[in-house]
Amino acid sequence: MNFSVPSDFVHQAHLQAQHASRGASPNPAVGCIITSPTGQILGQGHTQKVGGPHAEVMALRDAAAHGHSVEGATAYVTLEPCSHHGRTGPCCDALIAAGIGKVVASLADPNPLVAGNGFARLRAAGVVVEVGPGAEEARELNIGFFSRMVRKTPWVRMKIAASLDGKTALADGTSQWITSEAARTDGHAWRARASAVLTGIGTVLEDDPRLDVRLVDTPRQPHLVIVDSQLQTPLDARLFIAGRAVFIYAAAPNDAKKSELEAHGATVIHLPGRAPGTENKVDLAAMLQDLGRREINELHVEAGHKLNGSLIREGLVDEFLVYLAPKFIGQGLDMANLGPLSALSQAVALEFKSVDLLPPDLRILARVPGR
Ligand code: AOF
Ligand code: ZN
Repeated sequence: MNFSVPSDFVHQAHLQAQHASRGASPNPAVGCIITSPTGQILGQGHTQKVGGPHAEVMALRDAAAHGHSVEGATAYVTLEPCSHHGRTGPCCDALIAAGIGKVVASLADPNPLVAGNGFARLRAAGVVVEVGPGAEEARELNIGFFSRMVRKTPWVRMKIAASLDGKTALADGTSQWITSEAARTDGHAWRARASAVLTGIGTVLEDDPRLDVRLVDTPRQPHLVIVDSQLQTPLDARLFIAGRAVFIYAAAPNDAKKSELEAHGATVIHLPGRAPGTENKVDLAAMLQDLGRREINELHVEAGHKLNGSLIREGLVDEFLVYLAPKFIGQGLDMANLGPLSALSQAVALEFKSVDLLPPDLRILARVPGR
């Protein structure tokens, strides 16, 4: 038997949610712990892959599998239990039917189909509802889902690996490897929780990267998105991996190449800029809208200085994940092409969220204020 205090249960529900963070997309990663009035854990669970059961149903099944009654029990959940019929039935109804007496939820579900209806339905059935404990962690874990529900666009996180003097490659383009293994493995963990990885055609042509998750375990590969204005992605590029969805955004129409790429399993989307003079480039803001419609929650950007610069200049990046190696490179490639500023007041202002030593490198998470 496992006895704990309530704040521990909130934390344990969050740990359950973390188990779902690489597999739940496009659903939020949610965890649930069901406890008896005496503080015994009766069941636990987390969101399964899309179309599968939600956290609450998994926890109820876990309790039943152990022969535990949950009559009058408390359910700790990291998100408001759903009230709608989506791909699965409403968790509220399952909790009520099982006789749960109290629900402690970290956050309301921003999904307009739920948004408070879950809490209302539970209260109407006489279930005590408490909202708030663990809200910060729950939101961070599902920052992409919240972004897509509220803004209709993904949360954009740009990953950069550089030397301490801010260079991502030698002047001749050599970049393998500036950071060390711990940083590279950590980078894969961030890829794994993203719905999709984004890169540009420059990186595809220069590095022929796979941009998949290899250094950590994952139940699914994130989709790959390529900004490829002139449709130059080679058909034999290593990024074509069996079973992974590839979305290519183009500006120039090229029906022959489009057909070839689609025969390789890619989806080609024609999205040229609408303002005069931008017709040759992909409309990046419109691309994010389109990715939101395609249920992309977190978008993990690993691109070169050109695409990085365009995304930053257009204000489309929410957060930077920067790995810094303790070395100077001297002349080399910049993290992002931003061009010269005429005043410091024009700088892209950020706030540091965290700084960690991943020996021998540093990991910095910096966020646009207010996002
Ligand atoms: C919960 N518990 O573990 C999760 C929830 O299509 P469906 O039926 O899978 O529903 C998806 C929606 O359910 C998703 O958009 C979000 O609002 C909510 N996610 N709800 O009660 C869970 N993952
Ligand atoms: Zn649910």
